[in-house]
Amino acid sequence: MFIDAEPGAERDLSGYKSMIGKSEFLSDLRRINREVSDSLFEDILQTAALLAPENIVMIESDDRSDLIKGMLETGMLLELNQNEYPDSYLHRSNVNDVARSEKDTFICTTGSADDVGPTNNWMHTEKALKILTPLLRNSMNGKTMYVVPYWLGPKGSSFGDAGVEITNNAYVVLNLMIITKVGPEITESFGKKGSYVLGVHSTCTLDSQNRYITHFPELNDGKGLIISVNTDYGGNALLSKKCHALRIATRRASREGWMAEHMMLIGLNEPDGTKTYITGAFPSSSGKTNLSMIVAPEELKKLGWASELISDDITWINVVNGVPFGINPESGFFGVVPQTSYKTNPNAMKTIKSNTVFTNVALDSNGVPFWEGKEEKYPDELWDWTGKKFDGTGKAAHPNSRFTTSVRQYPYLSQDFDNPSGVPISAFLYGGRRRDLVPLIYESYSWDEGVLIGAMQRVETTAASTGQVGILRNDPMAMRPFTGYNMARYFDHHLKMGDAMKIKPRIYNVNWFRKDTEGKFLWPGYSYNMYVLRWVAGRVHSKAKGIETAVGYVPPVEEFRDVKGVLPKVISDLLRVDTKGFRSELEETESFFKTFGTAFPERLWAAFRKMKERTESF
Ligand code: GTP
Ligand code: SPV
Ligand code: MN
Repeated sequence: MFIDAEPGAERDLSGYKSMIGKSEFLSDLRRINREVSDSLFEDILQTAALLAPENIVMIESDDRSDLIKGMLETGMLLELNQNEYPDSYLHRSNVNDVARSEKDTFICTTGSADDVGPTNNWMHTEKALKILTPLLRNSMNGKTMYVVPYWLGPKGSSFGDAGVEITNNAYVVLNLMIITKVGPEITESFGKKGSYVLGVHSTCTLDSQNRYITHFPELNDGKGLIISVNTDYGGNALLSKKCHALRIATRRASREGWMAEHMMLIGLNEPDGTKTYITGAFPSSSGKTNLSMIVAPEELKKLGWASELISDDITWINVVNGVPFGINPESGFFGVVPQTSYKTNPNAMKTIKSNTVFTNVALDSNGVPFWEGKEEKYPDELWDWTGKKFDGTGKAAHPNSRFTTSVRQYPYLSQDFDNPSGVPISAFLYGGRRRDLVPLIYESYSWDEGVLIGAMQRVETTAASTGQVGILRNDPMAMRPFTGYNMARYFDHHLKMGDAMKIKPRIYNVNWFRKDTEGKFLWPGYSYNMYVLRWVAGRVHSKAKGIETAVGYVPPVEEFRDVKGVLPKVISDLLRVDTKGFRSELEETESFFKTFGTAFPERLWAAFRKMKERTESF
């Protein structure tokens, strides 16, 4: 077990034993894999010994009704207007706990800070456990300890993974029941996997001074242990998501030869029936969910352009016979609410119309949720995300307010969503919020330069994590906060994965967020991004032209001739490569890359030099 519950003390655990002993999940699991069932029994028991809950509840069915009923009684959920938003609820977080907290997020190893590199916080395993144990001890006194065994990925997929989150928080349980797979349908996959990532989450007192989101990739027999305390919010507390499916997974992927990426994944359907699978890695609150739900603009829809969704946030990629195949480890959305409307994202609006948990949105006098960008005007009477009457100052909904909904409610879910083998990927997009410099799209000259494009992403920070918004920072592959080991080795792994692929995805930099001098977006974005995807598909199938520039191929302006409502001059501005600007960008990039010291792959420096030379000759 991970921690000594009470060193030296004998405790009577018979009560807990009999509670856990009633679990049907464990007994079914035992028939498939006795060892994993026994080990889970022991982990639950030892965790209970440390946390000292009043009782233990195993989540072994996907029926959420009892949980929701209990949460309505305690006020943890508020019922929304059931005519407008049937089976939908509002949860309000503690005001000090509304976004991921990167400063409190640690990767812990028994080695040194070098294991995790300059972009992560590191703590020695022993030191971390010394801090965490007293915070955890007896922290569930008088509370229920929920145990949520979950499965990530299509049922039965050898690319999927098993996990267990232990938590006192019903809101966390409810979210996990939507964004992962739980219940009897997962027992077989779970048992066959033969091991699981263990996550322990305790609300404690929500003391932000003692908030920790810690990862121990070496513990739990090398499968990984996650401990999160004093936070109940999103990625800090839903341990299946960024903690397991990215931080723990990336490290394992690097050893086992696959990739865990902060990517959405869609299938793009062309009028002639061609299907092209495209991923997109953009930092938090920078457009993944929206692109994954894209609707073609009317002119393209008429011709037959359409998109189907596999993943909106995380993609796991395995190379099979030289072809990269992607799966979505998740089963639900935890999506940004503000600016979601029938205009910007009609598919999201349809998806969240029922059976949805809203977190930190505002509420009108009819019990209908509201957020900035939903409609043109504020309703007459409104309560803000904290529950106070809204007086027109500040934001009514929190900028990081979210919806949690099953992917099954998405109207254009790909038929291959449940395909255990995944789908073959032809293109990677990297991007983020850049008010200047970065063109609407360009294509890398090679795999290595594509990895460079990913690694050199410098983008504006957003409200998805605590701290200042709109500050430029290096966020390679949108993975800065989510890589569970040294990013220099992560870059190296990317290069090597390219070597393993016979058919390498083409790599692009995209930017929907260029602004004019008045701060208005130059590109309408959302459905218009389909024109950009059309060029990507054209390139993949060797149909579309590209013009050489210092950083890669850009589309000729004619590719966008049928775009309505954007001046040709604006389009050519959006597609222009500012060679001089990129030269200084590369200087910034160089100093960032240097922070990795000798661990930084020479092969990536070679790609860097090539691009830099071109910025001098173009
Ligand atoms: P996380 O879930 O935090 O990882 O974010 P995400 O990458 O899924 O971002 P999401 O699609 O939720 O978009 C974040 C914000 O950017 C929302 O307010 C969107 O409305 C807005 N947004 C998304 N796509 C576009 C676009 O093409 N143009 C503009 N201007 N805004 C966009
Ligand atoms: C992100 O921050 O990238 C999110 C939200 O998707 S959270 O689950 O909180 O990480
Ligand atoms: Mn998202």
